[in-house]
Amino acid sequence: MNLWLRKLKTEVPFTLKTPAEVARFELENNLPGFCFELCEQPGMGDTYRIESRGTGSYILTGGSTGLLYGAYRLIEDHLTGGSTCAPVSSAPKYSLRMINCWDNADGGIERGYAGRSLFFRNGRLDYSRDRIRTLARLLASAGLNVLCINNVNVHDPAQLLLEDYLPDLAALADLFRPFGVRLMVSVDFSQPMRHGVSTADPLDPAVRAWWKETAARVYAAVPDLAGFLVKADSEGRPGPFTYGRNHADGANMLAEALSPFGGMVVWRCFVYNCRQDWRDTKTDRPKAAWEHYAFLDGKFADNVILQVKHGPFDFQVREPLSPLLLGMKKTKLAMELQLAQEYTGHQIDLYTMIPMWKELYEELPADNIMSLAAVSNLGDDENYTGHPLAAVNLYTYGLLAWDPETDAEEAVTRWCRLTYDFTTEQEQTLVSLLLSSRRTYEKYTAPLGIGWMITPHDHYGPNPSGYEYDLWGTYHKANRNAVGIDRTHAGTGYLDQYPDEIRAKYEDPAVCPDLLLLFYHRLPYDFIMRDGRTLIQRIYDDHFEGLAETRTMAEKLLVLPFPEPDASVIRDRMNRQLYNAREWCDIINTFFHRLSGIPDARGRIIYD
Ligand code: GCV
Repeated sequence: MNLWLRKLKTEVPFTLKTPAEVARFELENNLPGFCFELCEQPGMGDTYRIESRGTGSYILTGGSTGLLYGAYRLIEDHLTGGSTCAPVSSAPKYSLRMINCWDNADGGIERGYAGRSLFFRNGRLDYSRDRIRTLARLLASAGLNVLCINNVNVHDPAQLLLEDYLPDLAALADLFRPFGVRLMVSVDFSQPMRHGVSTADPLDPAVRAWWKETAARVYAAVPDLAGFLVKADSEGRPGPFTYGRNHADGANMLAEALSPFGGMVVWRCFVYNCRQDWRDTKTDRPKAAWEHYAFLDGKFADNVILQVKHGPFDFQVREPLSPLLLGMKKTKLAMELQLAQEYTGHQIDLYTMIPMWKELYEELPADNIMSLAAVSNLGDDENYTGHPLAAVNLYTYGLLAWDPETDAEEAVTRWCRLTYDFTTEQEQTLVSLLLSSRRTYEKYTAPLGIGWMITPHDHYGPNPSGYEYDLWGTYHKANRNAVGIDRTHAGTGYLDQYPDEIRAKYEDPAVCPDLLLLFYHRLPYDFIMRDGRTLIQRIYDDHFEGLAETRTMAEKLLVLPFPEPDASVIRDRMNRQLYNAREWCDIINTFFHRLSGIPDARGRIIYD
């Protein structure tokens, strides 16, 4: 089951070696009767230009990968019923459009909801060539060009960089190369210590030499490797802090090793105290990334990219934009999104992300970031994403990484049209359900920017106090009078990390947007919101609404004529979502009702 590729004809032969060859093959097979002239201009890279030479006849110009992206553009336009209005010139906004897989060498996937790894089995690279080719085609057709294949929590650091494994890595890279996809690997900062070096101190000459030799060996096997991805000093991973060094010391040391080969170091900024005492009111986890990195702005080598999660916590349903993405003007940045539905319904609940991504862009200045990364939602399930409709997130992420101006509704419609043969009315129903699914999920889960009321560790279903007395810095502090954390200047001072115009937007609870109200403010339950409702009433209303919307969603979704096996999978998951939404609604409402003692003004059932 090849997702939105299901309408493409004929598998691409393994004999084709370059993106330009694949482009020609795809065009000839999928647009028979059309006439193409392909002009390869290496300097154009990913960029393409499509010109018309009369009806059904096109000149396509671009670098080798540009030809490929242009070819998919033409084919997809045709399959979705539009015609490409030549001339068209298109260049991606971001040169690195990355997918980060959290796959482990044993074949498991951290936060994976679509089966097991497509790459690893029993400690080795071991995969189906056909499925990898389909994956490569999926990525290329969505404009994605970098794939990090292993978990940032590198559980078996011997993997991938050793002589013994490199031929396997090279063979995998060969499968992706014709589709313009370059591999990346996650590395463990303490890796030299497993190979006879006594330290991993980034300023130690022996450590620097080890990484240089390793880089040379790896690039001899895979000359176009995109680089190394690093999670350091985070959630128990090793890093420069052990040696009293900062993260510029660590990243620049790796950058020096990769620079002769044109490789990038993608260094994650997900660093915080994950051993916090819940009694400690001084530490506020969302402040952590800024405190660790902002003072290092401008200190990173040219081939270092800091990869920053889009929000200051960890992929909650709603978070403000990370202040690092606004404040580090002299450093290359990548924004990290998460396609894997870790906190957002495990690819059981419907949750389309592009509306959320578009909201992030409302506050993100156009040129602040130079790459996008997203945690993969892929696995070896027959349909690749577990829930067939979760594929919309992979596809639309690709469109957004190419052009952040992409309209959410157009992107989702394009995906629907490529994937299913629906009537206009059916398509409109599906598009509108997909576009509203995130708000619905948000309504029946944690209220107004609170986050973290999820079942600990597994992260599916409600547990309002599950993380309240834990080590991870994730507290809502609900008591009988009030809920939320004051993150203004008078509170933890988190808001001070932002530019003035952003501070002004959130500082005052009377003007702060409702959906982030409890992220920024601690408020009493009888706080009167702008629409006149009390805070507690808004919490009850949102939860009842979220459940009601889920029920309506089920009614509308389950009558759509999905083909099998999609229909069965969608039905099964929708039923599980209905159960989940009811649990969330009743448990969160009961939690707040028991604490506050305030009844629902509309007299609906809340369990005591
Ligand atoms: C890969 C969260 C997830 C972890 C993940 C981590 C990260 O804490 O729960 O599974 O680890 O984020 O992004 O590094």
